[in-house]
Amino acid sequence: MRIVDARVIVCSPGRNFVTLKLVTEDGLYGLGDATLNGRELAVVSYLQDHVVPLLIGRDARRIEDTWQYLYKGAYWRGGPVGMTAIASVDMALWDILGKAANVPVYRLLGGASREAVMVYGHANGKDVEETVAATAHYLELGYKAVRAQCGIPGLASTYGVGRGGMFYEPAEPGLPPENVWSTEKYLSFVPSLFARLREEFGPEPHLLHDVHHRLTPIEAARLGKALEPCHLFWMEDPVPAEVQDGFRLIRHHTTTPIAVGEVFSSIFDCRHLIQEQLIDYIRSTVVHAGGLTHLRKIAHLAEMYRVRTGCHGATDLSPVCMAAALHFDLSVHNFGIQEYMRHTDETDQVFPHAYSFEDGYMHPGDAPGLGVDIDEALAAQYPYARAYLPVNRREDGTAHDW
Ligand code: EZ4
Ligand code: CO
Repeated sequence: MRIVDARVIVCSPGRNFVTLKLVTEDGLYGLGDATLNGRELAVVSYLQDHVVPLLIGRDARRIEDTWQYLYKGAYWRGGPVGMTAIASVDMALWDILGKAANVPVYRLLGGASREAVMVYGHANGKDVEETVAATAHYLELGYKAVRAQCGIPGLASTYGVGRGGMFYEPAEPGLPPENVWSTEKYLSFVPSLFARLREEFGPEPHLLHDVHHRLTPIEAARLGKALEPCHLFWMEDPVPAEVQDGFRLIRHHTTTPIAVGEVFSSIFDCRHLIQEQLIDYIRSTVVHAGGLTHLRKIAHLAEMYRVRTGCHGATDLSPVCMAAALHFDLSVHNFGIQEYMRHTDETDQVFPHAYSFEDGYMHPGDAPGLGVDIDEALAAQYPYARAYLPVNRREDGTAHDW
């Protein structure tokens, strides 16, 4: 089952997506997501200029060997650009294998470990009242878990505050916007938001919060402690992910569960955090951590330490990645939760898919392979449009983590 064609498709149906399409001599094709938000074209070049020539003529069934060949063969291993490119190849190969066997990918991964996958949605508001209303809306839709983010009094813009409705898109067209940040304003406000949410909605709904890499370890410890009475499902990215020893300090001070890993590229970024039990949830996802082949290795390591998965699932992860993540989530034993930010209608039309949402849970569907397609003619109507994530500065102008 030789690969005879490999093409990279760039489109922007509401936001930019990079998709790899591999075609075999039997006429089967597979899709892989290769989107790296704000650095999309670097992955396009990596694939087109360096990976595609290596794929033509390879046996599409040799998934593990192709992974090792691309990883070890590059010599310059790891990193977000290269690992995203490898992930897209890996996803496309699993898709082809599923189609060839006429089974959904989760069956190839060992079958369903659960009936469906619990997901969390994003409740955003410019103030507490709006965030309360957004949380109520998600709970009415059946969500069992909601991430709450809120504008901070005294700050003009804050991470996670969306553009109304069910859609949140952090990337902005053109050059990067600049946000202003104050740790003190944030820390004095957030505990009151969650106290209010518990008052409104009681103890049952899972509440999550994303700190988005902005605190020092001792600041994060203070926040985790202050949030303990509100028993969060998790506190995400309390400190920048590379401050790995900082997690030990946070751990010494609080029982609030910790999630990290959306920016990790490989098992080597998270093995220390997992083996030292410094985190509770590993958020690495299919597209940015080497595909299903590599993410499964991360999950198996985590399983030994009772660390559960919580895959990143923002809108910049295309429906191809979302489908792959759901096959992974359904099959892997130590699944915890899946992030789910709805895509726009334009995106869903370009990527018709078999996965579905019902009452707070998702299922990848039983279509062969990943169960997601691309309408190339429609995709061609949405050309790439430059967009960046915002950058962040403290009130005195110092560059800060966004
Ligand atoms: O900022 O996906 O938990 N979700 C997040 C996201 C990330 C974007 C980066 O591309 O933190 O909103
Ligand atoms: Co996050």
